[in-house]
Amino acid sequence: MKLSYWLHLPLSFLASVMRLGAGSPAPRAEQKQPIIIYEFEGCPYCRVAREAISQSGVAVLIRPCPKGGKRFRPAVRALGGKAQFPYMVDENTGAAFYESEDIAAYLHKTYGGRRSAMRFLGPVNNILSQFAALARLAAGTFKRRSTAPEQPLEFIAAERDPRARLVKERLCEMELEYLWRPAGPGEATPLLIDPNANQTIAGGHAIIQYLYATYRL
Ligand SMILES: N[C@@H](CCC(=O)N[C@@H](CS)C(=O)NCC(=O)O)C(=O)O
Repeated sequence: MKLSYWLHLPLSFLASVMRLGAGSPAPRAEQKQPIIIYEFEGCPYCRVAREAISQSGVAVLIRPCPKGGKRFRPAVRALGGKAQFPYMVDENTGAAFYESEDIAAYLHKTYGGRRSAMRFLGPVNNILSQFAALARLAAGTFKRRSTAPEQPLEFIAAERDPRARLVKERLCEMELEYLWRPAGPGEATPLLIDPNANQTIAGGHAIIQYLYATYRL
């Protein structure tokens, strides 16, 4: 696993370069409840929404929906009428909708933060996000067997962090629900908190090892 981590890290870095650094750290937004996002890491449209999450500083409960996933995918169809990702539910305002661009615009309008300049590229923004997904070789797309944590995990990192991407890919494939708190400027991340085992783990490689040891079947 160690070797594969160090092989994938440069590719994850390449994905961040292709996104021109979008998904940077931002000050925490004011909110009562975390927003709920159904998405999967390998989806290029979900990345556009995640970059907005990172740059608006909103805490979101990620319900990972990899292809073949059974834990959260059915809820999206039940809530919105179709299996399309990303899908957002904001219980603070009652807003719930699909479409990555609409979600990004809504988050910044409602919670602030600097919008990524990538949006001015229009359709090219999505094409670059698809290239970034190619650089990740479909990681974070397909379900892997796992046990579900009783309480959601907590993860702190910026979207553009290449180490955090490798962790989020595993969280997604294993359908592990987590509260994602985007990193603030200068914060030491990535950090995983597991309230089920009272554990705090720092660093991409250590977090992935912990997830495999604790939740992989
Ligand atoms: N226009 C939508 C496109 C979303 C989309 O096509 N998402 C794909 C994943 S990348 C999807 O939901 N595919 C169905 C599936 O995975 O079952 C957006 O920007 O959010």
